[in-house]
Amino acid sequence: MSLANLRTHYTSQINPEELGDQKVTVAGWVHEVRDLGGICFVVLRDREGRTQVTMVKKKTEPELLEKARKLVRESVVSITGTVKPEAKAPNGYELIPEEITILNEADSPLPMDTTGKVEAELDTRLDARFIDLRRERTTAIFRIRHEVLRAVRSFLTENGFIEATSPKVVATATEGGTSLFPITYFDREAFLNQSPQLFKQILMSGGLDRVFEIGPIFRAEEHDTRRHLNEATSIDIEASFCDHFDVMEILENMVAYIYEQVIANAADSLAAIGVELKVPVLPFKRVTYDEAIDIVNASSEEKLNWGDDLGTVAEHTIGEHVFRETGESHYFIIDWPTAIKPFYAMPYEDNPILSKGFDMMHRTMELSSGAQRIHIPELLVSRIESQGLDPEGFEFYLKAFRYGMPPHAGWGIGCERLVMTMLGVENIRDVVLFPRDRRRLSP
Ligand code: AMO
Repeated sequence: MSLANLRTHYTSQINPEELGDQKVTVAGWVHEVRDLGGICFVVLRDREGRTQVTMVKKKTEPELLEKARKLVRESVVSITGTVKPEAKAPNGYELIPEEITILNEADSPLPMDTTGKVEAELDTRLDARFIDLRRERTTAIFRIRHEVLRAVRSFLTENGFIEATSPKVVATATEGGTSLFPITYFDREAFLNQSPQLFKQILMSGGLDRVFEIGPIFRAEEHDTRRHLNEATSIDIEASFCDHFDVMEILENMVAYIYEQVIANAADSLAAIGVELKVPVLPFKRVTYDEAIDIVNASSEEKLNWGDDLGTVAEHTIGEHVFRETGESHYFIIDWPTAIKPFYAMPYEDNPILSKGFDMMHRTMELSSGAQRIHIPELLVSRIESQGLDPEGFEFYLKAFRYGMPPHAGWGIGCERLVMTMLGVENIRDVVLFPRDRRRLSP
């Protein structure tokens, strides 16, 4: 049998008004077998939904009925039958079968329940991701993630950005700050890249003008939290002849566009998760670092000095403050002390203590960092040195600044954090198919 004969329609494509009394073939998993004696129902599930297959004992060939009764849950089958409109069945029809082909029989018991009746632990679900994905809620998350990335690609392409891919195996630490995973590269030590930062800047010297990358970033951070992964997906842009305010505007417009697109294209998936999305109102509030410190110090939770970085508690206090004031979850923190931003962030010309770096925040966590970058090589070298790094290790990068580097700016936003904050998901691992964390290296 040609595999093309195994399926003529997804379950959702069968319109009973159009296809009533016609023959179709559906293929998928045995979701449920309900044998009531005189009548037997088999529910077949595919990616798009469910079909109820109905067999009345008196009207069904005994051999076919026997085969149906013995079907093991979650086995893969292809079923050919006649469409009969039935208001009470899922999608308004039932299938009266004439042939059931078992393509792969499932073992039992299953590693976890797929009906949604028993909620499994996250670890159990991640260990058996192939089964977890058969649950409507899990599939819905990854459909939405797909819509998010599709919206990113179309928004950035429409705005003149070219998609680029930079290497993930690198010779030197990219930015300092976080720890790296060392690997063996033939007879040399190399690292998994923590960010496309240096490469996307080099592309500005190359004249590509506006680039974006959607790709993995690797961070050997030891901490085990609900919002950190050791391998995450970063959406990065870099744009020439732009300052930090220009790219902040691109970022907030992109986030609003993503929300709009998810609402327009993934309504069923949102409903499956029980989320009602609201498009964030533009422009996002700009809170200066000074104001942020004042907000934190006005609360009883924590006291900060000027120059301190903002930790989780502080971020939370500021997020709640902004939410109370604006009713919005997204905002920017701008005008950071140069000393606590990465070496490539441009200091303000008239006040170099402050930098043109920014963070884009959600009420619950940081979503993105960015900056206008330093494009003047001498200044860049001195900033690399003042952060305790060795300019020699950055020679491949610095070279690109000496032969015509335009002023430029950019940002990186974590795809997982974007999706989890959008959906109100508690744990970042829920929005990654196969998360990598301190404990998890398989599957
Ligand atoms: P940063 O280090 O702030 O900036 O990373 C940008 C965004 O990436 C996401 N992210 C993570 N998500 C999950 N787990 C992690 N361990 C993790 N680390 C980062 C966050 C974060 O806000 N080069 C700069 C960007 C730039 O300036 O263009 C950078 O990497 O959402």
